[in-house]
Amino acid sequence: MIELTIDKKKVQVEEGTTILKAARKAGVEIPTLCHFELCDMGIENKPGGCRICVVEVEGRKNLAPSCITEAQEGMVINTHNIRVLNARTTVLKLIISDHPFDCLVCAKSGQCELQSLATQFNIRSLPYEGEQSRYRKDTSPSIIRDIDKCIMCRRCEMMCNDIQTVGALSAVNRGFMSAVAPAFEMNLEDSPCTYCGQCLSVCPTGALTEVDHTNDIIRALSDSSKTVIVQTAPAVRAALGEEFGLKPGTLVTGKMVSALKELGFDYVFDTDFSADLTIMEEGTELLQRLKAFMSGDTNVRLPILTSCCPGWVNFFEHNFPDLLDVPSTAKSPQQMFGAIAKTYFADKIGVSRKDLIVVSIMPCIAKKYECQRDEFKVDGNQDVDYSISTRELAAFIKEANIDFLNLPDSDFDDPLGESTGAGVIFGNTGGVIEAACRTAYELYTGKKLEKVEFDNLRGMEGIRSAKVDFGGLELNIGIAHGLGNARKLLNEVRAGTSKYHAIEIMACPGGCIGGGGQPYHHGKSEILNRRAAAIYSEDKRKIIRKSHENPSIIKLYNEFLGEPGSHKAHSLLHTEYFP
Ligand code: HC1
Ligand code: SF4
Repeated sequence: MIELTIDKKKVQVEEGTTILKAARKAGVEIPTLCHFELCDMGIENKPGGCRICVVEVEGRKNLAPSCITEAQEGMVINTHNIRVLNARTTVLKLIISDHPFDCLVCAKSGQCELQSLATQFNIRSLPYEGEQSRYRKDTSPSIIRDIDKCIMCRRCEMMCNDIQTVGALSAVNRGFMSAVAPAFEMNLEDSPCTYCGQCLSVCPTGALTEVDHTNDIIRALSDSSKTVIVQTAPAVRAALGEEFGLKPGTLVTGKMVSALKELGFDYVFDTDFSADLTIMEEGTELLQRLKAFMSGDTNVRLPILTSCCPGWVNFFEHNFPDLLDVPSTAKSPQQMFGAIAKTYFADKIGVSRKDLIVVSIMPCIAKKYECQRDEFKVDGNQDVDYSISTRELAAFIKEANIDFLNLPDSDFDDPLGESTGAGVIFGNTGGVIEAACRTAYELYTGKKLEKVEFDNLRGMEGIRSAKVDFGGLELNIGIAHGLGNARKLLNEVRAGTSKYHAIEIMACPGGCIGGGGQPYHHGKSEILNRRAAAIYSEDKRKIIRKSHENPSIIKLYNEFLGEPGSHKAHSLLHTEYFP
């Protein structure tokens, strides 16, 4: 250990610790723009580029960027004397002079870290003339890149390259033309981008934002010829409250339903319902593959991979085109919901497909792209018309001047709103496979589970494995979240060395609770842990906690689909993958 003094406070830290981290330990917060650390995962973005975090080290001539300067024994550091504040203000003015001034209409306004620093440092005028308009906007199905707003912090590059191992973004050009962009400055749509949205979840400015479909939804809600229904993803309820000042981990399921009713949706349904449906189809596929394997079929594809995360689907289509027959063919819950809504439910209420508008509220950015895929359209009409994120829903509720915090709790509508605890845990890493195990165990063994929780499948380790006893048959389960971790497990499958029977993969660290469309968590693992706990508490308070016991799902099969895996179920609820 070494000891140093920061703002007159003595602090002891391990050798090799940066001044920034030593200061945090001493309770001193130093402002930064480029520095970012994701949820204690040991990966840190510290290019030392923005120079906002400079501090004075007594006895040294130059100020030191605290995020890349190691603390040393006996150092005496001042983090906010006049010299430091002057330097920070100058740096900030230089960055702002090179940034567009359209804060009033910027998608990030109010949540922009550059804007907050400008306020904090009381910037009122700029003595420098910069270049504010150099790049065209690049709009993909999910993400808008407004690269004039890029401040070269390189956080997105860290997420895309180091965490996700996608490599869609890197620094290009020099001087005023420097930016982070896909290779050869191609459009994001033509790059290997998966639309996971992790880059925009860490972008401090409006350089990377989601494509916003709220106005399309407002138009549909104002059209009296349309019936507009909405589904809400499992993870949204565990994070939406944060946008209204509630503590992370506060469940707001009932208030969210009330808000959607006030916004004018004709029916408020739950993606948890179709998560239960996914389990029926995916669980059946798992059991079919296992039974074939047990009977000596050497052609059977194991492990089976979950397929509900569209960022993950994009990733394996781009990177593992030789393994397209390995994942389950089950559509995601978002898409199963759309397919059932525009057939079974539309018939029930006597509305034609074209007059039924299906909206989804998702923690995810890739869901916007997923609902536009050609496989999920009938004669050009999408099964899910619009997908908006948790953040966009919060903005919509604020725009409508709804007093969210004082809303009463409401229940989802029937029949696509009834769900089990297994449906809600989809929102956490490990939740899909736990839900599948609850159902597959009972269907395979014919016995009731004594304890529905599979604690060994839970946790936040990036790659986890567990054995699950299916009455004498021991299943090896793998779980990965974050695409870099997924790549490791997929490389084993490709090499034929995977020990697993089934693997759950979610593109975003933490699973959907950490999705690219969730309220910004600023890399704090505590926020993800609280959201995860909220999801498990919703599961616990449900009376029915296994997908195959959901009465509305049983009725759907009896009235409409027949058996899980039936011809009709296949045509509506399964899909194929493309390289
Ligand atoms: Fe997810 Fe899913 S869990 S993919 O993370 O399978 O987005 O929440 O809605 O479709 O159910 C997301 C969440 C979500 C789907 C479900
Ligand atoms: Fe990379 Fe994901 Fe961002 Fe695409 S959305 S650029 S894959 S981090």
